[in-house]
Amino acid sequence: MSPIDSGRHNRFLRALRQQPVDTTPIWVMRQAGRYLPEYRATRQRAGSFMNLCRSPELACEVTMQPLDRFELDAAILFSDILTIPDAMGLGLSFAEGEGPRFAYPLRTLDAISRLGVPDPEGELKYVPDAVRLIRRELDGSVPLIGFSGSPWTLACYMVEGGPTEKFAHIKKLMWDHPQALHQLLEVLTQSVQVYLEAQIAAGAQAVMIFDSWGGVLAPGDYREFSLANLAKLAQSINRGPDNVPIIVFSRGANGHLEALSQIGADALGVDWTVGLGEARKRTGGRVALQGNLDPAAMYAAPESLRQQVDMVLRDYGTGPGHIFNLGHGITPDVNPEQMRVLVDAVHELGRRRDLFA
Ligand code: 1CP
Repeated sequence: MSPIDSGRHNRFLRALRQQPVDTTPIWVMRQAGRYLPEYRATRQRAGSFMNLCRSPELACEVTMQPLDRFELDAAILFSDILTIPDAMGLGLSFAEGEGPRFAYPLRTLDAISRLGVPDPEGELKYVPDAVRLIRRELDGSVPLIGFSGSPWTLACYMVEGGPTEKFAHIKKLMWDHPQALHQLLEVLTQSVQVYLEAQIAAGAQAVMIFDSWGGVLAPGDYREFSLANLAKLAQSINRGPDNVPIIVFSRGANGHLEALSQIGADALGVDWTVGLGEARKRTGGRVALQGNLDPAAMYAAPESLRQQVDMVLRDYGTGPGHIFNLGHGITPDVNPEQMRVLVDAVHELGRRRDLFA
């Protein structure tokens, strides 16, 4: 028994609150996903990705799959960030092996002005229903993370109609009609707020906001169109009686770590292009940090992977407030056995963190 009252059931939440833990907690973005054969089988059975998301039973089943195999310290709700735009009527579909597509991308100011805030216990009820079911299934073993896309990232998909490398439509809207984009971001900010509050009320024990496309903006545009709404959310979300922690992951926005650490989030997700030691200095202890191993390290030999884990842990250094994760999602062609190597290395080496000083 460790002298610190933390184990798999609570070391993730303790680390988010910067409290001491027995070893470094780890979960992995996209831990339920295509690298697992059992995920591919369930998805096949569901018929489509959205059927999988819309069925609380199947969403619960795939949420549990990585936890049945590996000693991960948190579960993440199986869903997608694009449920909100789907509920707004944009007609979401996922073709096998391709990214998301909207049948009705937002291309007119009129279409933007007609959008309403979806009711999380109405057309999105399958999401809080899944949260309730997963909490029952987890039965206190590890905490459950709920999540949403950020307003800016959702707007990118809605205006572009799917994945993009150029961001031509959304940036044209940003420069030609900034007020229309602000109107869109405002309705999305309200939607994300009530959506995350519904997940918290249903039992989510931490929530994460994925600002996957924050990094494509120039600094002034980032502050105006991404950061401002992340701050609004961090400050206005009703976190419930347990004061549920909020994690913000603004990918590629490392130039804004100082500002991000002051918006009222409890933790920041960090990608692998900045060192955790540096990120820790620049965020001044105001937030916990989650990350940040290069996801490609999962292709390296087990011994090299362990070395990379050791380097990430040493870079963070001593003291609480670190949650181990990859710097972005695990990729579909990774050998699942590498997850075991990763999780075991983090727990084993994380126990020796006090020796790093
Ligand atoms: O295990 C988990 O992490 C939980 C499930 C989860 C999460 C948190 C999924 C399942 N998606 C997400 C978030 C998500 N979805 C993000 C934010 C994180 C990130 O930056 O990756 C984004 C941008 C999306 C949009 C999306 N959904 C994409 C990316 C499209 C692009 O721009 O290239 C894709 C491929 C999806 C589909 C999807 N979502 C989740 C899975 C497992 C999949 C693959 C679907 C399949 O089975 O084919």
